[in-house]
Amino acid sequence: MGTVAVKQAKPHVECNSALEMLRMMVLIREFEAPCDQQYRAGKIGGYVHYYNGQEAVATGLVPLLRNGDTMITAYRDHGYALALGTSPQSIMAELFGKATGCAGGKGGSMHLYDVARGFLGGYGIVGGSVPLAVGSAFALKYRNMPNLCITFLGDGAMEQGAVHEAMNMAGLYHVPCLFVLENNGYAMGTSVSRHAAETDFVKRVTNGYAIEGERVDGMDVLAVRAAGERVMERMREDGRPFFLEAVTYRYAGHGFADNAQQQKFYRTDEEIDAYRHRDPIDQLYHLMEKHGDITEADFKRMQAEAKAVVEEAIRFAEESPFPSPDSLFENVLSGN
Ligand SMILES: Cc1ncc(C[n+]2csc(CCOP(=O)(O)OP(=O)(O)O)c2C)c(N)n1
Repeated sequence: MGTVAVKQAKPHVECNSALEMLRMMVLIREFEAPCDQQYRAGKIGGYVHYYNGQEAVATGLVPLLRNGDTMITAYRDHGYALALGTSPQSIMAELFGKATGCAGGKGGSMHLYDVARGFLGGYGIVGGSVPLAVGSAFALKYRNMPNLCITFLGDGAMEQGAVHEAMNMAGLYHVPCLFVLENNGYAMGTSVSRHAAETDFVKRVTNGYAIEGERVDGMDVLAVRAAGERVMERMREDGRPFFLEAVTYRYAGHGFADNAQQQKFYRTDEEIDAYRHRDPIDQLYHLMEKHGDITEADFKRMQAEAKAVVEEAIRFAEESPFPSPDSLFENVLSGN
């Protein structure tokens, strides 16, 4: 039996109560709030894709990962790293391109990495991360490890050929890969109905690749969590792949170039408002408040604490050094 050649850090943050899930979603949202300003100030290079609106998906699923599990995502990746327990400081330092960043400052926002926790990276090629995830899940199976790989993809990635080749292999070889489709309705400015011939993604995968699947409300963290617990427990027993579609929404544009003016070409303010009324943070907060589990003062304190953590992360990133020129060729794979 093989072993993973890295020392495992704490595999995930404790996120076992509604209060902890609320705290995590608030942290993910607050983490991204000042990034606009930092980007415009020239502190963050490259590109940034925001996760806001989608917090319930990472928060509901990622803390369920165990020691030895792996995770691979696309470029909208801050939320998953935070939910896994990667420190906000090292994530912010990565956005700032600093040596103390979780990828040594050479990845940036789209390429976070925390191998000690099983996070094998954020990837920029749409759908390109999915075959890597199937490869990782295959390796876990090959080594007889009681683990799974979770991978997140967008609705746009569902039209990528490599995704379907990988899903076919996962279904054929029974590899423990959990495909989580975050259907936020758009691939950049193209709506699902304009890019998908069959918009029922669960049907496409379950009919096509002998992979079981289901759909969950991705704005409801409790529903996502419940589905995740059930599905992962089952996968750990039968070692088979699973496809979970979380129906969600991003409030922000695709990335920085997709500003409010641009977005008018593909979606209305009314649509964004309708989703804001089902906001994952507000939904959970109001439910907890109704049951007497939290007060408005507690919630405000929680938001203030998250802001303080993020301010500290920015300070840390600011004060950290850039990678040395000598490190430019470290971790570069070439030749044999
Ligand atoms: C193979 C490939 N084609 C095109 C692009 C340009 N591109 C970057 S993001 C994106 C949209 C992907 O949308 P989706 O998969 O739904 O993810 P989301 O941005 O909604 O999270 C596109 C087309 C790319 N990065 N890779």
